[in-house]
Amino acid sequence: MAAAPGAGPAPGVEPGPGSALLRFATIGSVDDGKSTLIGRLLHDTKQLFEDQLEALSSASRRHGSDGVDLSFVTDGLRAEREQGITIDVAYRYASTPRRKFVIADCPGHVQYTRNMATGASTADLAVVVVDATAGLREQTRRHVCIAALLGVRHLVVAANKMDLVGWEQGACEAVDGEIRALAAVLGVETVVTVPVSALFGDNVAEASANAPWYDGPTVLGALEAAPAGAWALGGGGGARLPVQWVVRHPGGGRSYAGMVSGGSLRPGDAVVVLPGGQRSRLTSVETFDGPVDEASPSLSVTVRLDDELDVSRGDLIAPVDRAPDVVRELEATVCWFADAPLRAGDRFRLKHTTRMTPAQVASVDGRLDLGAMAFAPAEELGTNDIGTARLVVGTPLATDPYRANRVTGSFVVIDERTNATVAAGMVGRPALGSAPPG
Ligand SMILES: Nc1nc2c(ncn2[C@@H]2O[C@H](COP(=O)(O)OP(=O)(O)OP(=O)(O)O)[C@@H](O)[C@H]2O)c(=O)[nH]1
Ligand SMILES: [Mg+2]
Repeated sequence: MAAAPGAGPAPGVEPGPGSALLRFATIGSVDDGKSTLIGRLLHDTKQLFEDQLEALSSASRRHGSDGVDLSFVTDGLRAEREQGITIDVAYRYASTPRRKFVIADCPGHVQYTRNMATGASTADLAVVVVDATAGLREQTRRHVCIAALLGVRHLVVAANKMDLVGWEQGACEAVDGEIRALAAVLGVETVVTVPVSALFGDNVAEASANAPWYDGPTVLGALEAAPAGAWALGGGGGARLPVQWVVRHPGGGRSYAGMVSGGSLRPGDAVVVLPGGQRSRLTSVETFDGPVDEASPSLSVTVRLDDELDVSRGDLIAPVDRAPDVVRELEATVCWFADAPLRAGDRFRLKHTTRMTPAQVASVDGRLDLGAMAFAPAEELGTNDIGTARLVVGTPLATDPYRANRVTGSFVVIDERTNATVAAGMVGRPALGSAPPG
């Protein structure tokens, strides 16, 4: 769920290297207009082909809409169109002359909060869509909290359906005020609020004359100007290579394949293999295209070591001088998705990077009160609660705090019987109550 290797968008949506790529997710409560906004954005920036537009208008007619229902651009599943809601995350790729985007259109319905967390886990920015006629709902607050806990530091807020409130400035300001109060305690760095009508296209890609009191950017303008999205796999700590595969070479010798995060790897680096603690040196670093002098975060690589060590899938290779902690007990923040409550003593499987290990809940400590935006003492977590807990794991894990590395700092909790993902977890506890965003 959190940014484990392979958990990113579906293949085929990645732009070429070197682009100022921004990954963003749409979040917010059900029916507030997330899919319509993305459909509108793709339509107005000419990302849709003629045949897609024709298919859209005939599908829209079948579902009783006179014009084109733009939510159908991302709502592709039959159940989604029939119910008029998003169920699964839809990934779309878009580009403008200024920037390339990977978009995760997330569902708003509370039942699909888990899918929203998947979509947000690889995002650098969230577009929070709020129905300005109704203001922030509890689900909007939940989504903003989850996105922030998952490392999203920048918000573009679409105060949507402004056509339904006569473009009244106060409605937009109310949304902006509520989001800023929330963002301030979550460590969000930037908030840009835009009054829009996703349905009619005001201030989405094109500036609108309907809000003369507004002189800020359109949603697209705010996305093009947003800070670069290197945080997803960078983090600025030491390099981390969770071993995904061990490759045995015919002539003897082995190499280790995985995706780099946190920092760069270079041939000659002194490394340690965790949790075992064996030390060696990288003799080569290769990508699909051959040997490289340096492998930066998000590259998939194979490396060779100077020594014959017993390295297996699930081990982690890191620089000796900037190694992560090896722990048997995790202080964690979890978003709990199962129907049955989470309590001390519960047993699960925990997936951390490329390793699966048994885990047991030592204690549930707190639950986030979405109204007060503070953790209150708690002994159990209910469905869609966000809380803090201590977990004991069967195999020692090489972890970083989530804020230092989104890969080694995250895990998912899996039900042993049903194999369902029941929680997204982050190593460490959030410091609620930081400086207000700019
Ligand atoms: N009047 C008006 N209606 C809108 C606007 N944006 C969206 N809608 C309508 O609101 C309804 C819900 O839109 P969706 O885009 O499906 O909402 P969503 O947020 O994607 O919903 P979920 O994905 O199910 O959470 C649709 O009937 C839209 O036509 C708007 O700016 N003005
Ligand atoms: Mg939707």
